[in-house]
Amino acid sequence: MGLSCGLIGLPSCGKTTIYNAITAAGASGYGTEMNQAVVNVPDQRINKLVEMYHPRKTVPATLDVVDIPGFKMAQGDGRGSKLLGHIKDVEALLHVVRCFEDGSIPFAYETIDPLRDIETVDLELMAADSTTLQNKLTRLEKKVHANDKDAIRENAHCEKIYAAIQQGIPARKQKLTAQEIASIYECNLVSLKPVLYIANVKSMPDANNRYVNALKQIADAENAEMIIVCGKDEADISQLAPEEQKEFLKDLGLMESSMERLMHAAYKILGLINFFTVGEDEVRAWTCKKGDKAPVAAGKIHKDMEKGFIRLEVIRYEDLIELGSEAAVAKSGKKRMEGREYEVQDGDIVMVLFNK
Ligand SMILES: Nc1nc2c(ncn2[C@@H]2O[C@H](COP(=O)(O)OP(=O)(O)OP(=O)(O)O)[C@@H](O)[C@H]2O)c(=O)[nH]1
Ligand SMILES: [Mg+2]
Repeated sequence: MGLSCGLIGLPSCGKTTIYNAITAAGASGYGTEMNQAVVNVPDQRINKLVEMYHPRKTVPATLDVVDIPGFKMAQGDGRGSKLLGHIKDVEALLHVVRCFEDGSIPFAYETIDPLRDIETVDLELMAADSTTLQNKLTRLEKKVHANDKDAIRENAHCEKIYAAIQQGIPARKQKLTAQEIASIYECNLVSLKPVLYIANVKSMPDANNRYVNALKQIADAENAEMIIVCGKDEADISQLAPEEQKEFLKDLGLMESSMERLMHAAYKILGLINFFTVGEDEVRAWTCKKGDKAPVAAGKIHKDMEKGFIRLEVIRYEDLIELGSEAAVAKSGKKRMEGREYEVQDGDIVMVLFNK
C-alpha cells in the first residue's frame, strides 16, 4: 500500500483538474463523483537500477490520490459525512486553493481570497473534529468518574485540544506533544492531518501573483509546504507522450511535472523516504518514514521479515551506480551489516536476513 493523499478544497477550486494533471487519468466527473487512482512515484533511481538488473518485474513506489469533491456544497444533504469519511482515510491533505481571477470560470465566491478559502475549509474540518472529540469525551466520562488514571489524562488532553479547536485553531497548528497526540490517536482528527497547499494558477507567468504570495505566507506561518500548479495546462500536458511532455513543461518554465513536485513536497511533509530491493527477479522501491528502524522498514516488505528480523545488508544507491555491481561495492568495503537499531536511509538498497 502506498501513501494516500486526498485533494480537498472549495468547490470549483480546481481539484479534479489537478487530479487529472497528477494521475493523467482523464477524470471527467466535475462535481459529485469521487475519483481515485494509484500513481507511480517518479524516481530516476528506479530507472537506473532497471538498466543495471533488467529485472522481470519493476515496482515503483506508489501514491494513492483521491479527488474529494468540494464538501461545502455537500452540506446538509447527507453527503457531507461521507466525504469526511474519505478525508479520514487519507494520510495527507492536498489543499487546492484557487489563486487566479477569471470571471468566466465559476467559483464558490465572487472574489479570490486564499485566507478566506483556507479558513472556510479548516472550519469544516474542525466542525468534524469537534463532534469526534465530544464523542470521545462522553465515552471517557464513566472511567474518569471511576478515577481511571489513563482516562483522566486522556480526558485532559482531549479537553485542551477541543477548547483550542473552539477558538479556531486546527489540531495540526496546536503544537501537540507526543503524549497529547497519543491520547487522540484513535480519533483520527482531520484537522491534524498534514497539509500540502497547492496554489492553482492560470498560467506560469502568473505564478507570482498576490494570491500566490498570500498563500505562501499562510503556508510558511504553519510550516507547511506549498507548490504552484497550473492545473489546466498541466492536465493538458499530462495527456501527451512522455518526450513531448518534457518539451511543453520546459516551455512553461517547469523542470518537473506537477506530479514530481507534488511527490517531493508530500514526502517532505510526511517525512518519507524510499529504499530499494534489487535483483534479476524484481527491482522495487519501498516507502517508509525517516527514522524507521531496520525491522520496521523490513516489515514494509513482509510482516514475517519484521517478526523474524536478524539483520540488514545495506549498500548505497550511489555506491552501486559508481562502482557498477554489488560485488564491486562489497569488495570496496562499502557493504554494511546493520542491526535492529539501524535507521534506514533514503537510497539504501537492502537485503533482509530473517528467521522464517
Ligand atoms: N483556466 C484555468 N481553468 C481552470 C484551472 N483549474 C481549474 N479550472 C477550471 O475551473 C473549473 C472547475 O475546476 P474543477 O477541477 O472541476 O474544480 P473542482 O475543485 O474539482 O470542483 P468540485 O469537484 O465541484 O468541487 C473547470 O471549468 C476547470 O476547467 C486552471 O488552472 N486554469
Ligand atoms: Mg471535482
